[in-house]
Amino acid sequence: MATNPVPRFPDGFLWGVSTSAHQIEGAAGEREPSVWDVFTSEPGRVKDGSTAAVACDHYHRYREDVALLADLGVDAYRFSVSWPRVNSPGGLDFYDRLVDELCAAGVRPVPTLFHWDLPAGLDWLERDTASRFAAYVSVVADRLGDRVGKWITLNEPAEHTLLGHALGTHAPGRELLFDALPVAHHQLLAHGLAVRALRASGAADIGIANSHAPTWPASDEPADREAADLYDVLLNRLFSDPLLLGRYPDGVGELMPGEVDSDLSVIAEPLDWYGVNYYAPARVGAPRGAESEFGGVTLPAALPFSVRGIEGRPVTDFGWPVVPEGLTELLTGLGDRYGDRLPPIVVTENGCSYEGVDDQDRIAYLDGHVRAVHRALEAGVDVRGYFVWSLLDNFEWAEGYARRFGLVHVDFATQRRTPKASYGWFRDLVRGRR
Ligand code: GBH
Repeated sequence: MATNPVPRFPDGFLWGVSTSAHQIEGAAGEREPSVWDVFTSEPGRVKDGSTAAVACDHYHRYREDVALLADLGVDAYRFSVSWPRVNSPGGLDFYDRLVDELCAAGVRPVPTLFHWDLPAGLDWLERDTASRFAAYVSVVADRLGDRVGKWITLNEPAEHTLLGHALGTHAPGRELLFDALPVAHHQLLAHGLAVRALRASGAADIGIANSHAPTWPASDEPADREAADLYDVLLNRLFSDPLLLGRYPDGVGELMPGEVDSDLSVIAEPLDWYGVNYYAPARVGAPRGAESEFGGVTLPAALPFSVRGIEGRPVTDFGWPVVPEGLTELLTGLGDRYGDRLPPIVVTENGCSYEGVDDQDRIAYLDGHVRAVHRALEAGVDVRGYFVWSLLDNFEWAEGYARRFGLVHVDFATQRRTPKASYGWFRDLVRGRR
């Protein structure tokens, strides 16, 4: 375990933790269904056969969970607003109470407006979903905007496109491969329309949470470099280039539906900050005519790249390699690529899955990554915050309850919360600087 105190961060640096609605709220019967309720009701979709019908029962236990946040001493809490819940009677009242509770506890609310739980009747293949999203965002902003300053439009449109629509391992379970690209475009358009809707309602501190994996070619061979570049285009730059540069990477724009050029001016609506979710780099090479393994997901042989393991690193219980310097590389790389088009960065997710309450491995992971953020600051990157994924053990999508990312252990049979060793470590870190 690391014993050196982490270096000093700038005053005002935002320390927080993250969750999402579908993964913690439960109370599924008290709202309309989402695509995730439909998906998890189909046999074989979730590894342990579970659903998020109850999850952490946060919907009924949010006061206890806010007390955990207050005790932790974080500046901010990133949660998500469930669109199907807002569509249901009394749904918005829940977020109103949650935000009040957070404000009373001195914790700044940072809502994400879409974290994959689309209302069951809607579909990201339809362009219309983007304007519906903006209308829903206006309703939420009008209700919460007097107490919420900082907003996140979407969580990881890349993962939602890839896993949900290209590979089908997440809801809605489509296996469209490259025909999933319109889903990316429509989410980006939804983001841009939401930024405008938020600004129209007076919001001023707007970002997005994009997944980013620094991409390492498996070798110097041209075929591996090309494959890695394609991976980087599809999983990283397909989302960050239109947002920050107002254009798609070469060769991609032609594959998108609709009036792409005029949409890009909506998508590139300036952001107040840019959120990145980081777990590990991706080591990528040429296709090998066989399936490959990617963070617990099987990638079909037909893809024009294959994901390789990163050797010689510790791995989490999920099998993901622990590579803290990948986070420094990511942050400095964004600065290099986007220059003065890049707004201040916030790390909106970083964390790991390990068993147990005396989770020294998680402490080592977080300690390494917090230092990696500090190195990016020293290199001149404007990083303004760091959020741990996650406050609570929760419903880890297709993995069900088998993966535990929380600083707080949840016994799903009794709903008992037990702070882990890492909770104490993070509390010391965020309280120690005051
Ligand atoms: C996030 O997704 C989600 O926003 C969140 O809801 C989720 O609970 C959390 O992460 C944990 O999964 O084999 O080393 O290449 C991030 C999903 C993480 C998926 C990195 C691909 C590749 C790991 N991505 N992962 S690796």
